[in-house]
Amino acid sequence: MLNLSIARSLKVTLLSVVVSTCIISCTEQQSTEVTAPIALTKVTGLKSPESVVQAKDGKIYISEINEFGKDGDGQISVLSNGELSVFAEGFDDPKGLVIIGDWLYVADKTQVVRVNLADSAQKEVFVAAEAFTKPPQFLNDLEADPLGNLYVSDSGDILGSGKGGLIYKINAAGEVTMLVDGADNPLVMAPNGLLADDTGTYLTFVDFTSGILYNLHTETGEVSDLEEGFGGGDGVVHHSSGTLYVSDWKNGKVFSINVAGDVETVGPQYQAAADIAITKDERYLMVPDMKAGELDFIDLTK
Ligand SMILES: [Ca+2]
Ligand SMILES: [Ca+2]
Repeated sequence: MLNLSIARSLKVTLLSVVVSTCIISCTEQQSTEVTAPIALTKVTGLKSPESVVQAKDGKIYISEINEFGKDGDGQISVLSNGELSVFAEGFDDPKGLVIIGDWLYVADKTQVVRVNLADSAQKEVFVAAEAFTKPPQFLNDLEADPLGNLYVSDSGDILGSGKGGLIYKINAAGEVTMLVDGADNPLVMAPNGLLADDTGTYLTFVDFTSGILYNLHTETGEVSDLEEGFGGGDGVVHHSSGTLYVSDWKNGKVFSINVAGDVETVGPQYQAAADIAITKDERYLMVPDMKAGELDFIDLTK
């Protein structure tokens, strides 16, 4: 009898261990399912989307120019758990987006505006048009370096002569420094996509007029050729694998450039591939197709 009761209690103990193990693993499984990134699928019905950025919490913000040259009709949308909604309104022609801390910075035609991610009612001009060396014609891409500086390209008379562009640096206090002016350097025509290195010393940019990818030394202003053939170059992003991605707005293409310098086309044919970005988990390349009014996701793991 005694042996039997020991055996029974041992059984119960073993069972409870099995049950508790199951509870732990079940809970783990559930939480994994909840936090696992959901597959991102194409978003349609956007109003001339130009740029996109993902926040740490997974939300994806999209700038929508709406009608070109028409002020006040631009907006920023947010994609959260597959649901699209308007995040902030009243922009002119919003383009480049960057997140620093709690703020979403927007290159909005002639000025840089910022919106608080936690409260979109907190919307303010961070750099006014008057703060730039020359009156901005077409503020386009925004980039940030790890030191908290912003960089913005003014693509100049991008839709006309295709010249007159400049690139600026903006420090955390909002003070503007002109880095390069197309009036002084004929290589700089309509600078568009920007990519900062970790030190803020070099800024890679692609020119929309020439389709050439350049490196700009932010201290000396020296511009050197990296690669060419990107048509209407728009966005430039860097993957931690070392691969660069460059979009070509005019020809609706996205290119990859590996560390060996090999250039290939990635993703489908677009109508107008605008300012691309990579998701936080680096799984997707996000491509706003401006003319199609869509945001597409290229799965980089395939
Ligand atoms: Ca507009
Ligand atoms: Ca752009």
